[in-house]
Amino acid sequence: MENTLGLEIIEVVEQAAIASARLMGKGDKNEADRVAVEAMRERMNKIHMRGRIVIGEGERDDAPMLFIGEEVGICSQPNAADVCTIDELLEIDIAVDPCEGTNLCAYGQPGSMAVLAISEKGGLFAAPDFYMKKLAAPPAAKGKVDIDKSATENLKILSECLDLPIDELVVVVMKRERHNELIAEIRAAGARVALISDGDVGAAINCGFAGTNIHALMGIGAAPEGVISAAALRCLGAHFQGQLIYDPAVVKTGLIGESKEANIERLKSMGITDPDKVYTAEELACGENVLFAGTGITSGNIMDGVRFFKGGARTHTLVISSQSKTARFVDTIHMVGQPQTVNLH
Ligand code: VTB
Repeated sequence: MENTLGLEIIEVVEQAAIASARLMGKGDKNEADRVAVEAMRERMNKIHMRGRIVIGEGERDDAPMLFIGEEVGICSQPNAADVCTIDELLEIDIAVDPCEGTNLCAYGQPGSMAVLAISEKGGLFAAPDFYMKKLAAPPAAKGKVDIDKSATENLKILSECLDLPIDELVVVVMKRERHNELIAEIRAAGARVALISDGDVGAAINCGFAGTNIHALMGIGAAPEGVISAAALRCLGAHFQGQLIYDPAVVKTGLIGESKEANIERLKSMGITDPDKVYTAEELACGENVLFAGTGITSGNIMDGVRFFKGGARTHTLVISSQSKTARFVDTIHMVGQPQTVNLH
């Protein structure tokens, strides 16, 4: 799966990031998202693959493009058998977030990315559009920290696993009312808190690499993006756990249905009978082959954002593969139209 598809997938996230980056700082998050979705879909449909969107922009009714269930790629077309090889005809599942951190992009803040994860059919958890309590931590703490433990206990475990005093640990938490107690607990335990306004996928991935000065992600973000984070962290051998949050009173955003009871029913109709189950990275991204790709829209801790120059743009992409066990940083110069001076710095 990886060799040819891996290369083309890079272009999918690159094109989405370039499209969004043109709208960086314009204050219009919906437009920044829309152009990324369009660019991602257009590039995907030129790939010899038979893809199905399992995590996308929403249900078909409210998402005209990259909706859940949408088939993408040349090999999902009716004439596929004539133009595709047997390997290319194998179904693959795709989870996308063309502009993760739309607010960050719209307001020119660091950390927005175009991201996706791919696996063979059934290899990615089709998370409902609910919230997810998340715990991400570096490989050394994998399976040792536990989302069911308190933040205080987890910080002690992290400190031992990383051989760092608690007061040197940095935990990323999204600045939300629902996290006020969590933030107070982390501080009381002696660790430092890095508050972010949006973009917890980037924060989770930072936990997978040493040297980012980010040691954990705690708190509640969106569930679909949790699966994309899990895919990346699974490939990196890092820790990720997620638990669906379906109670509107817990998230306090008014964005997940009218009642807890109705949401439990919705989960049941999707085949989720234990709504409180804690999922590991390996359960959220269970495929044998899992591939993650993300391109910086605005600069983050490990990836530069899109930089435009006369006649082109330069992008920075991270591709992580469970098959080849690689985390590859791809630095690409895109020449548009007449080649101009290519700026290497
Ligand atoms: C967003 C976004 C995150 O979660 O905030 C969202 O920035 C949900 O939280 O990156 P709110 O509804 O409270 O804003 C993420 O999308 C991803 O988990």
